[in-house]
Parts: sequence; structure tokens; C-alpha cells
Amino acid sequence: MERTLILIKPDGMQRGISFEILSRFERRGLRLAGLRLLQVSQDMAETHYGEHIGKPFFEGLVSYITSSPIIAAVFEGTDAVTAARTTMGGTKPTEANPGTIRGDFGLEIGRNVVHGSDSPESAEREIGIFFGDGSSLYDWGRDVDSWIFEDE
Ligand code: IDP
Ligand code: MG
Repeated sequence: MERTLILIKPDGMQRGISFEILSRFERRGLRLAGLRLLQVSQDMAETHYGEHIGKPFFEGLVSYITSSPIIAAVFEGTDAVTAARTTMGGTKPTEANPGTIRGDFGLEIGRNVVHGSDSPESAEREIGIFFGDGSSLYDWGRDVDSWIFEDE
């Protein structure tokens, strides 16, 4: 089952909408495989956002993501990466579709409340950053899975 990394960014935490956001992924049918509350260190932030090193917004992005505790979650399911990205909406909240998380809760690109991996390869890398050896991730089934996953 494909997995993806979701982060509730500091603005989502500060605004008290963290579980409202998580519940959207859960309601979509994605299954929670891991969950942590943590403060992102400078090193973790630079590793996680490594692809953006050198861009003009990089320093602001690192100070944003390290500015308060965040929630890191792993969700799994059919095409979990794409499912989560469509539930999140586009990077720029004013251009994100209404009904998506960013389209409903955000206005500015530097305050877009949620992160989701952009490919299965990124997901594997990012899950490693936030969940290490994976010993706190759970492989489990739900009684309802056969009503969400056709082949379960
Ligand atoms: P994504 O989060 O939708 O995958 P990326 O392009 O990977 O978008 O950018 C990572 C994060 O960096 C964005 O979610 C946003 O918080 C921040 N970011 C991207 N572009 C800008 C920008 O032009 N100004 C400020 N922040 C930006
Ligand atoms: Mg990205």
C-alpha cells in the first residue's frame, strides 16, 4: 500500500485546525500508519526541504517550519501521494480549488498549512526523516477497508 508523509505546518498548529486537517485525509479513506508531535530542527528542515536550497524563499521556509511544534503523519492507501495532494490543493492557496485544505484554509504560499510528499520516492525519503527506522509505523487493517479498497 502506497504511503505519504503529511505535515501540519506551524500555522495549522497555531490556528487550532490540525485535527480538522488530519480528519480530511482520514475521511478520504486513507489509513493512518504513523503520527508524531515534534519540533523540527534546523538540520531536519534543511534535509526535508533540500530541493529548495538556494531559492529566495528557502530561509523563510526553514524558519517557518521550525517555528513551533508540528504534527507529522503517515497515511497509506491507493495512490496515497496523489490522493493526499489533491485533498491538499495547489501550493498557492489563492489558486487552490475550494474544497481543498489550502483552498479552504489558506491565502499565502508561505502559510499554506500542510505539507504532502510529491512522489512515492519523496515519500519514502521524507518518512525516513520523520519516522527513522519505521518502528513506530503500523501495518494494520480496518474492518471498513473492503468498503474503501476494492481488493481488500
Ligand atoms: P508543495 O508544498 O506544494 O510541495 P513546493 O514547491 O515543494 O510546494 O514548496 C515547498 C514549500 O515551500 C511550499 O509548501 C511553501 O510553504 C514554500 N514555498 C514555495 N514557494 C514559495 C514562495 O515562492 N514563497 C514562499 N514560500 C514558498
Ligand atoms: Mg513539495
